[in-house]
Amino acid sequence: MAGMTDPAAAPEDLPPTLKVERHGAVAVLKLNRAAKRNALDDPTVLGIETFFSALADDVRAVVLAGEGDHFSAGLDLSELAELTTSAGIAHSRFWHRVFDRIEFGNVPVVAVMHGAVVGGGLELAAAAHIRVAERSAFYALPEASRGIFVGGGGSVRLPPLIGAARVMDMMLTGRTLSAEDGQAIGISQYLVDEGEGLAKGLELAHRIAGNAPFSNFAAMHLLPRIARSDPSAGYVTEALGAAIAQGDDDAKARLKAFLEKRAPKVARN
Ligand code: 1HE
Repeated sequence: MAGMTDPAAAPEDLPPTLKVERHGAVAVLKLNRAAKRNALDDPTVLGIETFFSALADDVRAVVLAGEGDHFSAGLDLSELAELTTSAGIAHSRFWHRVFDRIEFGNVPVVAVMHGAVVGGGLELAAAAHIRVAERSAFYALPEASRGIFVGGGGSVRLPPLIGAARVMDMMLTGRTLSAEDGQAIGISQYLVDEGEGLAKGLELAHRIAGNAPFSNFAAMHLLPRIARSDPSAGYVTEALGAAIAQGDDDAKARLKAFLEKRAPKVARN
Protein backbone atom coordinates (compact mmCIF):
# COMPACT_ATOMS: atom_id res chain seq x y z
CA MET A 1 0.00 0.00 0.00
CA ALA A 2 1.15 3.54 -0.65
CA GLY A 3 2.62 5.05 2.50
CA MET A 4 4.18 1.74 3.55
CA THR A 5 7.05 1.62 1.09
CA ASP A 6 10.81 1.64 1.49
CA PRO A 7 12.90 4.56 0.21
CA ALA A 8 12.81 4.93 -3.59
CA ALA A 9 15.46 3.25 -5.72
CA ALA A 10 17.80 5.82 -7.23
CA PRO A 11 18.38 5.52 -11.00
CA GLU A 12 21.99 4.51 -10.28
CA ASP A 13 20.66 1.44 -8.44
CA LEU A 14 19.15 0.16 -11.69
CA PRO A 15 21.04 -1.44 -14.60
CA PRO A 16 21.21 0.40 -17.95
CA THR A 17 18.79 -2.20 -19.33
CA LEU A 18 16.03 -0.47 -17.36
CA LYS A 19 14.77 3.08 -17.68
CA VAL A 20 12.42 4.93 -15.34
CA GLU A 21 10.24 7.97 -16.06
CA ARG A 22 7.85 9.79 -13.76
CA HIS A 23 4.48 11.10 -14.90
CA GLY A 24 3.01 12.58 -11.72
CA ALA A 25 1.73 9.75 -9.54
CA VAL A 26 2.66 7.18 -12.20
CA ALA A 27 6.12 5.69 -12.68
CA VAL A 28 6.99 4.15 -16.04
CA LEU A 29 9.51 1.30 -16.03
CA LYS A 30 10.86 0.48 -19.48
CA LEU A 31 12.90 -2.53 -20.51
CA ASN A 32 15.76 -0.81 -22.31
CA ARG A 33 17.69 -3.53 -24.13
CA ALA A 34 16.28 -3.19 -27.62
CA ALA A 35 19.43 -4.56 -29.32
CA LYS A 36 18.71 -7.90 -27.59
CA ARG A 37 14.93 -7.52 -28.02
CA ASN A 38 14.61 -6.82 -24.30
CA ALA A 39 15.72 -10.35 -23.42
CA LEU A 40 15.69 -10.66 -19.64
CA ASP A 41 19.15 -11.27 -18.22
CA ASP A 42 19.87 -11.57 -14.49
CA PRO A 43 20.84 -7.90 -13.92
CA THR A 44 17.61 -6.78 -15.58
CA VAL A 45 15.44 -9.11 -13.52
CA LEU A 46 17.30 -8.05 -10.37
CA GLY A 47 16.76 -4.41 -11.38
CA ILE A 48 13.03 -5.05 -11.76
CA GLU A 49 13.03 -6.35 -8.19
CA THR A 50 14.94 -3.31 -6.95
CA PHE A 51 12.52 -0.98 -8.70
CA PHE A 52 9.38 -2.63 -7.30
CA SER A 53 10.89 -3.10 -3.84
CA ALA A 54 11.73 0.58 -3.47
CA LEU A 55 8.97 2.60 -5.10
CA ALA A 56 8.63 6.18 -3.89
CA ASP A 57 5.71 6.67 -1.53
CA ASP A 58 3.95 9.01 -3.95
CA VAL A 59 3.93 6.48 -6.81
CA ARG A 60 0.37 5.14 -7.03
CA ALA A 61 0.60 3.06 -10.20
CA VAL A 62 3.26 1.72 -12.55
CA VAL A 63 3.35 1.28 -16.31
CA LEU A 64 5.69 -1.45 -17.57
CA ALA A 65 6.74 -1.18 -21.22
CA GLY A 66 9.56 -2.02 -23.59
CA GLU A 67 11.83 0.18 -25.72
CA GLY A 68 12.37 -0.75 -29.37
CA ASP A 69 10.20 -2.98 -31.53
CA HIS A 70 9.42 -5.64 -28.92
CA PHE A 71 8.16 -5.87 -25.36
CA SER A 72 10.44 -8.79 -24.52
CA ALA A 73 11.96 -11.86 -26.17
CA GLY A 74 11.90 -13.61 -22.78
CA LEU A 75 14.72 -15.23 -20.90
CA ASP A 76 18.21 -14.33 -22.08
CA LEU A 77 19.05 -17.70 -23.58
CA SER A 78 22.79 -17.02 -23.48
CA GLU A 79 22.69 -17.10 -19.66
CA LEU A 80 20.92 -20.43 -19.42
CA ALA A 81 23.32 -22.48 -21.49
CA GLU A 82 25.73 -23.23 -18.62
CA LEU A 83 23.33 -23.65 -15.66
CA THR A 84 23.35 -26.88 -13.64
CA THR A 85 20.04 -28.40 -12.54
CA SER A 86 20.22 -26.96 -9.03
CA ALA A 87 21.25 -23.56 -10.35
CA GLY A 88 18.29 -23.80 -12.74
CA ILE A 89 15.91 -24.31 -9.81
CA ALA A 90 17.41 -21.30 -8.02
CA HIS A 91 17.14 -19.23 -11.19
CA SER A 92 13.47 -20.03 -11.66
CA ARG A 93 12.73 -19.36 -7.98
CA PHE A 94 14.52 -16.01 -8.37
CA TRP A 95 12.15 -15.09 -11.21
CA HIS A 96 9.20 -16.24 -9.09
CA ARG A 97 10.30 -13.94 -6.26
CA VAL A 98 10.69 -10.96 -8.56
CA PHE A 99 7.44 -11.45 -10.47
CA ASP A 100 5.59 -11.99 -7.18
CA ARG A 101 6.94 -8.62 -6.14
CA ILE A 102 5.12 -7.16 -9.16
CA GLU A 103 1.84 -9.03 -8.70
CA PHE A 104 1.72 -8.61 -4.92
CA GLY A 105 3.62 -5.35 -4.61
CA ASN A 106 2.51 -1.94 -3.42
CA VAL A 107 0.73 -0.54 -6.46
CA PRO A 108 -1.11 -1.79 -9.55
CA VAL A 109 0.92 -2.36 -12.71
CA VAL A 110 -0.23 -1.81 -16.29
CA ALA A 111 1.86 -3.67 -18.90
CA VAL A 112 2.00 -2.18 -22.38
CA MET A 113 2.84 -4.91 -24.88
CA HIS A 114 4.03 -4.66 -28.46
CA GLY A 115 6.01 -6.88 -30.82
CA ALA A 116 7.34 -10.08 -29.26
CA VAL A 117 5.81 -10.96 -25.90
CA VAL A 118 7.27 -14.41 -25.69
CA GLY A 119 8.40 -16.91 -23.11
CA GLY A 120 9.53 -15.05 -20.02
CA GLY A 121 8.27 -11.83 -21.61
CA LEU A 122 4.74 -13.20 -21.51
CA GLU A 123 5.32 -14.43 -17.96
CA LEU A 124 6.44 -10.94 -16.98
CA ALA A 125 3.36 -9.35 -18.56
CA ALA A 126 1.16 -11.93 -16.83
CA ALA A 127 2.38 -10.67 -13.45
CA ALA A 128 0.92 -7.22 -14.20
CA HIS A 129 -2.65 -6.34 -13.25
CA ILE A 130 -3.78 -4.84 -16.55
CA ARG A 131 -2.40 -5.59 -20.02
CA VAL A 132 -2.67 -3.24 -22.97
CA ALA A 133 -1.65 -4.66 -26.38
CA GLU A 134 -0.67 -2.77 -29.47
CA ARG A 135 -1.64 -4.43 -32.77
CA SER A 136 1.96 -5.56 -33.39
CA ALA A 137 1.97 -7.73 -30.24
CA PHE A 138 2.41 -11.46 -30.68
CA TYR A 139 2.53 -14.16 -28.06
CA ALA A 140 4.31 -17.51 -27.92
CA LEU A 141 5.79 -20.00 -25.49
CA PRO A 142 8.78 -21.36 -27.46
CA GLU A 143 10.34 -23.08 -24.44
CA ALA A 144 9.77 -26.64 -25.70
CA SER A 145 11.54 -25.90 -28.97
CA ARG A 146 14.53 -24.69 -26.94
CA GLY A 147 14.42 -27.82 -24.78
CA ILE A 148 13.36 -25.97 -21.65
CA PHE A 149 10.18 -25.21 -19.68
CA VAL A 150 8.58 -22.02 -18.43
CA GLY A 151 10.23 -20.85 -15.21
CA GLY A 152 8.81 -17.40 -14.54
CA GLY A 153 5.43 -18.43 -13.15
CA GLY A 154 3.77 -19.00 -16.52
CA SER A 155 2.29 -22.35 -15.60
CA VAL A 156 0.63 -20.71 -12.58
CA ARG A 157 -0.43 -17.32 -13.97
CA LEU A 158 -1.37 -18.15 -17.57
CA PRO A 159 -4.02 -20.87 -17.04
CA PRO A 160 -6.36 -18.60 -15.02
CA LEU A 161 -5.91 -15.93 -17.71
CA ILE A 162 -6.53 -17.94 -20.87
CA GLY A 163 -7.32 -21.50 -19.77
CA ALA A 164 -5.03 -24.50 -19.28
CA ALA A 165 -5.95 -25.99 -22.69
CA ARG A 166 -4.69 -22.92 -24.54
CA VAL A 167 -1.50 -22.83 -22.47
CA MET A 168 -0.99 -26.53 -23.21
CA ASP A 169 -1.41 -25.82 -26.93
CA MET A 170 1.05 -22.90 -26.80
CA MET A 171 3.56 -25.01 -24.85
CA LEU A 172 3.34 -28.10 -27.03
CA THR A 173 3.02 -26.56 -30.49
CA GLY A 174 4.87 -23.29 -29.94
CA ARG A 175 2.10 -21.58 -31.92
CA THR A 176 2.13 -17.81 -32.18
CA LEU A 177 -0.99 -15.87 -31.23
CA SER A 178 -1.70 -12.46 -32.72
CA ALA A 179 -2.68 -9.37 -30.77
CA GLU A 180 -6.29 -9.95 -31.88
CA ASP A 181 -6.13 -13.59 -30.71
CA GLY A 182 -4.70 -12.41 -27.39
CA GLN A 183 -7.47 -9.87 -26.93
CA ALA A 184 -10.15 -12.45 -27.75
CA ILE A 185 -8.88 -15.00 -25.20
CA GLY A 186 -8.00 -12.55 -22.43
CA ILE A 187 -4.24 -12.03 -22.55
CA SER A 188 -4.91 -8.31 -22.98
CA GLN A 189 -7.80 -6.31 -21.59
CA TYR A 190 -7.21 -3.47 -24.09
CA LEU A 191 -6.15 -3.57 -27.75
CA VAL A 192 -4.98 -0.31 -29.30
CA ASP A 193 -3.39 0.83 -32.54
CA GLU A 194 0.35 0.84 -33.04
CA GLY A 195 2.14 3.53 -31.05
CA GLU A 196 -0.86 4.20 -28.79
CA GLY A 197 -0.09 1.69 -26.06
CA LEU A 198 1.89 3.95 -23.77
CA ALA A 199 -0.73 6.71 -23.89
CA LYS A 200 -3.45 4.17 -23.10
CA GLY A 201 -1.35 2.62 -20.34
CA LEU A 202 -0.72 6.03 -18.80
CA GLU A 203 -4.39 6.96 -19.02
CA LEU A 204 -5.37 3.77 -17.21
CA ALA A 205 -2.58 4.12 -14.65
CA HIS A 206 -3.62 7.69 -13.83
CA ARG A 207 -7.20 6.52 -13.36
CA ILE A 208 -5.97 3.73 -11.06
CA ALA A 209 -3.77 6.21 -9.18
CA GLY A 210 -6.87 8.29 -8.42
CA ASN A 211 -8.52 5.44 -6.51
CA ALA A 212 -8.37 5.12 -2.75
CA PRO A 213 -5.08 3.30 -1.99
CA PHE A 214 -6.86 0.68 0.11
CA SER A 215 -9.28 -0.10 -2.71
CA ASN A 216 -6.33 -0.75 -5.03
CA PHE A 217 -4.61 -2.80 -2.33
CA ALA A 218 -7.76 -4.90 -1.88
CA ALA A 219 -8.14 -5.50 -5.63
CA MET A 220 -4.47 -6.53 -5.95
CA HIS A 221 -4.09 -8.60 -2.81
CA LEU A 222 -7.58 -9.87 -1.98
CA LEU A 223 -9.20 -10.55 -5.35
CA PRO A 224 -6.66 -13.12 -6.66
CA ARG A 225 -6.58 -14.93 -3.32
CA ILE A 226 -10.37 -14.93 -2.97
CA ALA A 227 -10.68 -16.20 -6.54
CA ARG A 228 -8.44 -19.15 -5.62
CA SER A 229 -10.05 -19.91 -2.27
CA ASP A 230 -13.20 -21.81 -1.44
CA PRO A 231 -16.27 -19.55 -1.63
CA SER A 232 -17.05 -19.56 2.09
CA ALA A 233 -13.56 -18.28 2.96
CA GLY A 234 -13.83 -15.88 0.02
CA TYR A 235 -17.05 -14.30 1.27
CA VAL A 236 -15.61 -13.72 4.72
CA THR A 237 -12.39 -12.24 3.32
CA GLU A 238 -14.44 -10.01 1.04
CA ALA A 239 -16.59 -8.81 3.95
CA LEU A 240 -13.47 -7.93 5.95
CA GLY A 241 -12.02 -6.05 2.96
CA ALA A 242 -15.28 -4.19 2.42
CA ALA A 243 -15.48 -3.19 6.08
CA ILE A 244 -11.88 -2.02 6.23
CA ALA A 245 -12.35 0.01 3.03
CA GLN A 246 -15.52 1.72 4.15
CA GLY A 247 -14.11 2.53 7.58
CA ASP A 248 -11.35 4.61 6.00
CA ASP A 249 -11.63 8.42 6.08
CA ASP A 250 -10.83 8.47 2.38
CA ALA A 251 -13.90 6.36 1.62
CA LYS A 252 -16.11 8.53 3.80
CA ALA A 253 -14.93 11.68 2.02
CA ARG A 254 -15.48 10.10 -1.41
CA LEU A 255 -18.98 8.88 -0.53
CA LYS A 256 -19.89 12.30 0.87
CA ALA A 257 -18.61 13.98 -2.30
CA PHE A 258 -20.89 11.79 -4.41
CA LEU A 259 -23.92 12.39 -2.22
CA GLU A 260 -23.26 16.15 -2.38
CA LYS A 261 -23.01 15.87 -6.19
CA ARG A 262 -19.33 16.86 -6.22
CA ALA A 263 -18.06 13.53 -7.64
CA PRO A 264 -18.30 12.28 -11.22
CA LYS A 265 -21.05 9.85 -12.18
CA VAL A 266 -20.31 6.55 -13.84
CA ALA A 267 -19.87 7.40 -17.53
CA ARG A 268 -21.76 5.67 -20.32
CA ASN A 269 -19.50 4.44 -23.11
C1 1HE B 1 18.29 -12.87 -27.70
C2 1HE B 1 17.00 -13.34 -27.37
C3 1HE B 1 16.88 -14.13 -26.20
C4 1HE B 1 16.85 -12.20 -29.18
N1 1HE B 1 18.00 -14.38 -25.48
N2 1HE B 1 19.36 -13.14 -26.95
N3 1HE B 1 12.84 -16.65 -26.11
C5 1HE B 1 12.85 -17.03 -27.41
O1 1HE B 1 12.99 -18.18 -27.75
C6 1HE B 1 12.72 -15.92 -28.42
C7 1HE B 1 14.02 -15.74 -29.15
N4 1HE B 1 14.02 -14.56 -29.98
C8 1HE B 1 13.40 -14.51 -31.19
O2 1HE B 1 12.69 -15.42 -31.60
C9 1HE B 1 13.61 -13.26 -31.99
O3 1HE B 1 14.80 -12.64 -31.53
C10 1HE B 1 12.44 -12.24 -31.94
C11 1HE B 1 11.21 -12.83 -32.69
C12 1HE B 1 12.05 -11.89 -30.52
C13 1HE B 1 12.89 -10.93 -32.64
O4 1HE B 1 13.39 -11.23 -33.94
P1 1HE B 1 14.36 -10.15 -34.64
O5 1HE B 1 14.61 -10.69 -36.04
O6 1HE B 1 13.78 -8.79 -34.50
O7 1HE B 1 15.73 -10.14 -33.78
P2 1HE B 1 16.95 -11.17 -33.79
O8 1HE B 1 17.85 -10.86 -34.96
O9 1HE B 1 16.49 -12.57 -33.68
O10 1HE B 1 17.69 -10.81 -32.42
C14 1HE B 1 18.43 -9.63 -32.25
C15 1HE B 1 19.48 -9.92 -31.20
O11 1HE B 1 18.84 -10.22 -29.97
C16 1HE B 1 20.32 -11.13 -31.56
O12 1HE B 1 21.60 -10.92 -31.01
P3 1HE B 1 22.82 -10.40 -31.96
O13 1HE B 1 23.97 -10.25 -31.00
O14 1HE B 1 23.00 -11.48 -32.99
O15 1HE B 1 22.37 -9.10 -32.55
C17 1HE B 1 19.64 -12.24 -30.78
O16 1HE B 1 20.51 -13.33 -30.48
C18 1HE B 1 19.25 -11.51 -29.51
N5 1HE B 1 18.15 -12.17 -28.83
N6 1HE B 1 16.12 -12.90 -28.30
C19 1HE B 1 19.20 -13.89 -25.86
N7 1HE B 1 15.69 -14.60 -25.76
C20 1HE B 1 12.28 -18.10 -16.81
S1 1HE B 1 11.93 -19.19 -18.02
C21 1HE B 1 11.51 -18.33 -19.45
C22 1HE B 1 11.85 -19.15 -20.63
C23 1HE B 1 11.87 -18.33 -21.87
O17 1HE B 1 11.68 -17.16 -21.88
S2 1HE B 1 12.16 -19.25 -23.29
C24 1HE B 1 11.87 -18.15 -24.58
C25 1HE B 1 13.12 -17.50 -25.01
